[in-house]
Amino acid sequence: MVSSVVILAVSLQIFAALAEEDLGDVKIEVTFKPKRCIFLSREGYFLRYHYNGTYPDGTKFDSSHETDETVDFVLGRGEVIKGMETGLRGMCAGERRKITVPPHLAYGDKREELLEGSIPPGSTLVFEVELIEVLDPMDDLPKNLFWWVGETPTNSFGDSDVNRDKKISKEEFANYCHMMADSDKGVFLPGRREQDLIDDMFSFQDRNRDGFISFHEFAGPKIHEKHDEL
Ligand SMILES: [Ca+2]
Ligand SMILES: [Ca+2]
Repeated sequence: MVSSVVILAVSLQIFAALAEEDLGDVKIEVTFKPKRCIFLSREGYFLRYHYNGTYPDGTKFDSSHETDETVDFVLGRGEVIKGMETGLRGMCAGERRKITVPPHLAYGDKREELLEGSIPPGSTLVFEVELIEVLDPMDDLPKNLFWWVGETPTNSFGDSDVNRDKKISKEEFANYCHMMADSDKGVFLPGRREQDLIDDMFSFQDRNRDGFISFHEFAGPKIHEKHDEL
């Protein structure tokens, strides 16, 4: 057991070293590592984190703790600045990092407007991050962003695929989620815009990013309808 733990630790270190080389200019300091750290963030995973943002001299520009609203996003989709896309990789839930992002991997020469104030052009940014949650979309996501009320449907895939082309478009997916919510058969995660939840659920499942959820990709209840293939 000891040896397998050591091997795991060594391989994680190698992974971290490789990742750091790739990151180039993003500086990552791990400030807290939970004892249990096996499930690591990677592209396509859903992450939820808190951060304090400062300039290198320690002056604060922003903090998610003030509004108590975490940043929720899917890694690898360009939803956050490039420095954070790389800085949040290979990280486990509960882990804390100090991520220093140079301007060209943050907002570059642009001024970034915030709710209060703005970030001047050419700023290096320091984020003290705590990763709250890492979810593998195939395993965890739909049930965390959308709950079934009462009985789980048996074939959400077939029910969503209104035009019967055996793939689910964004529109079909959104319509189905709204239909379930409107008829009290499902509930969206409270506290976030429904459209954002739908976007996230959709992009988690559309793994090859072709704009459709295939039968194979679909993470909800589904029945393979063989006769459709004839
Ligand atoms: Ca369809
Ligand atoms: Ca797809």
